Amino acid sequence: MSKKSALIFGVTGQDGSYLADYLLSLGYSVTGVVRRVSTRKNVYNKYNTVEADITDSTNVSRVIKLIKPDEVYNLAAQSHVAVSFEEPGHTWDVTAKGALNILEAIRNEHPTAHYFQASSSEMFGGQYTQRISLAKDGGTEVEIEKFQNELTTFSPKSPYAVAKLAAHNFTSVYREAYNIHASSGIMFNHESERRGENFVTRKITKYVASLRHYMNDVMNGVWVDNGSKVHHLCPKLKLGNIDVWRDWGHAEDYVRAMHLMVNAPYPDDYVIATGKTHSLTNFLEEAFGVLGVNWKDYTEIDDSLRRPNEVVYCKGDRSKIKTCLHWEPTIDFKTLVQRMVNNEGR
Ligand code: G4F
Repeated sequence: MSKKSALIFGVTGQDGSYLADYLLSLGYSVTGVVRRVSTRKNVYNKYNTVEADITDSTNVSRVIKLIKPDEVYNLAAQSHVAVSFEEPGHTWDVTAKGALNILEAIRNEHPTAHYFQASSSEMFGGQYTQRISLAKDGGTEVEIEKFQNELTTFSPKSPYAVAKLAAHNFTSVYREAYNIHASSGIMFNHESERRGENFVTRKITKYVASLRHYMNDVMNGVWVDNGSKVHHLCPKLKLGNIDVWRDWGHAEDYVRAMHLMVNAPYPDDYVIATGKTHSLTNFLEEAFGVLGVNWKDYTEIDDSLRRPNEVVYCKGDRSKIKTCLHWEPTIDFKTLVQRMVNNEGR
């Protein structure tokens, strides 16, 4: 039997690199689409590359026609929410128009390809569904659970989320209108050792690793601290709004979900999440806890890092993907944070 083939847009990012590794481990022939100016950060010599710019429809059509892949994964985006307020036009071109370019190329050049669209929990804009139930102890108290699932209303709060919602809607339009096997995974925050350094989790774990160096240097007598505390020698970590809640999973788990969706008998949209929410202060506690220190001694709020509009609360309900495709995450919050801290600098 001939190898299955996959084409990955956004292969140089965190998710693209994990997906390429995973598909190669399954015996796929993998081609990654790279831009001529791409940093090639996560490009390994394990898969083929082809040059194209997702914002150029002619480029995208040429690549789909040339490779004729069994599966197409669109993980390419301007994916930083704060940057999207600074660069809304660029965010739209890459994230919304880019997805449309791929769907059009599939429709015209290779309609049997199966397509995955990386949608985002940011599309909910913090809107949630409530489930009210009697407390488990059988008493009269009620429990209120707030979560987002496939039926929760979308209410984007940033140019990034608007662009992601357009791409999400294009995907279902192409599925219904042209019978293309096109699915969107509504992914909640997913992090890893390969996460970009401008996302908050990686910013924190990188800082904790540098603090560990300072502490080791002081202990080894490299620094003379004149009796003052170590943290006075170490510039504080500046953060924006820390009163936010996210459903954080590990990217390695999420790429398995992508593959399951693309190989499902029918295309559909699924929430990909852990089902647990943690505050950013929980993340700080856990990350600084690896060194046994209090995060409050090493951080400060910088109002210039606050966003013009903010999504405060995210908690995904993954019941649908669990029931239909038997997907479950394997890496919990604590393990995720510890893995990220301990891998810094390796
Ligand atoms: O790490 P973040 O930048 O991720 P955000 O905005 O939740 O978006 C990420 O997850 C989405 C869902 O999967 C993706 F669609 C999106 O592409 C991206 O991967 O920020 C997390 C939270 C925000 O509320 C932010 O305001 O942390 C807050 N925060 C506080 N201080 C900060 C900082 N975020 C960043 N990046 N840097 C800070 O200094």
